[in-house]
Amino acid sequence: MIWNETKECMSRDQMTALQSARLVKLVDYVYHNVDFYRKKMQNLDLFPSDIKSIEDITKLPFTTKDDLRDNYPFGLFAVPNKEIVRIHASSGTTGKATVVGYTKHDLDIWAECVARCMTMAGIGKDDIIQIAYGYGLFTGGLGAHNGAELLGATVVPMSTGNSKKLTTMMVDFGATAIACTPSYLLHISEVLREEGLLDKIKLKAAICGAEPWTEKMRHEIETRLNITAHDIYGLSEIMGPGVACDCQYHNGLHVCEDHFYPEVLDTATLAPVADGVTGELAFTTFTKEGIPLLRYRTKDLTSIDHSTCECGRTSARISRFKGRVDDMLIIRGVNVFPSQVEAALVDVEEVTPHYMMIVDRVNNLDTLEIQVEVDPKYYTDEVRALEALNKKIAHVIQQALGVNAKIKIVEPQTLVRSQGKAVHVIDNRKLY
Ligand code: DLL
Repeated sequence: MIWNETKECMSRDQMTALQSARLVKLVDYVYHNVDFYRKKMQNLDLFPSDIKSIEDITKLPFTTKDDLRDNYPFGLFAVPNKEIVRIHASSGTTGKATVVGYTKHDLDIWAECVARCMTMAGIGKDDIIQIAYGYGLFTGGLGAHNGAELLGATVVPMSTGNSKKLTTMMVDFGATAIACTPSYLLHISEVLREEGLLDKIKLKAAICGAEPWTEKMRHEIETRLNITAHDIYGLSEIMGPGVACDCQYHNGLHVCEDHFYPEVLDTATLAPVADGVTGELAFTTFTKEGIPLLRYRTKDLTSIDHSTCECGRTSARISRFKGRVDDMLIIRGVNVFPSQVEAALVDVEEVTPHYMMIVDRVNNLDTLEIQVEVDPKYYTDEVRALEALNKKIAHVIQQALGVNAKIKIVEPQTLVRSQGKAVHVIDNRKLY
């Protein structure tokens, strides 16, 4: 069984040896197959032969989301398109999506990592699991789906958006596990309560991620549903869900570090920090063929712990996420950058670049209101004209962000002008 955890129970020395061997191979691979990395290494006077062990990783260049955007869509791929069997994408910082491609082998490794995470959450072949992450370009749905199938669980591909159907099927099918965002699971718990179904469910485990949440929120989910809830982490650039997950001790998320090498970096100097110190997480993908990445800066803030966990696993653990270095928001599981709103509004002649995003959580579902200031030239009291403009902006925003927003058109000169760095977001969400 390829998802069994023998690899995770290697000693630290064995893991280091494996990582060194894989890094040497990876650097040779990217140097010869990705122009971007060859040029970056040449600029640093660096050759594959300079990388001899994992300790040499700090000699290598970083990769950022902007690098993916600048090489949109397939510029960082290391294989010809005929080798790519799947594409996923997530939000870029402006108009262009961040695109990733997977070979057949990449999909196999991905499924194995997700299967490992589900095993950590106590999910196995006897379980019936509802996958309630979005299916499509987002990695959540298909990523969790393939991992659960590899595990041999019975997969119910619910996707998002129909809570009543989900709760009805949860009861009728006797679902024992669910994979979805934590805020959606809290919402589901409310729907179950309202429908009087709470004592009819057989749920025992949830594997939640794709957005920030707290220990308090995890306990709340566990208490409401009488289950155990696990924290699963990942990002599309590295693979999707399944990069790391917490075990039954919930003492940090075990990283699948035979495939993804984690570094926590000082946010000012970008030098790796010691265990326990918070910094920006970066990953190097050891085994990816489609779009291998060197030291990809996730912008997620965490700390790392290399000690052996109570569960016996020796893999490095990253702490629950403490925020981000940039201004990315996650709204209903969708990554949203204020810069995307700005880029979208430029195309609407009738408005100025002044806007304010107000994010809230109502019944555990995220809401987004965008206040937009109309250009004085176009401002009118005429209700129908304003309604038409509102509709137009809502459409442009939906297309740009992939989430629906309530648009509020405000009169010219009403939004606060900031003295320093412009403030474009008011996030009223309370994560318990
Ligand atoms: O959110 C992949 C995923 C899907 C992970 C389903 C877990 C479950 P992206 O859309 O590329 O990929 O967004 C990645 O989401 O950099 C974090 O900021 C945030 N994120 C993901 N998981 C967690 C988590 C998927 N468990 C971005 N806790 C990441 C906090 C998370 N933040």
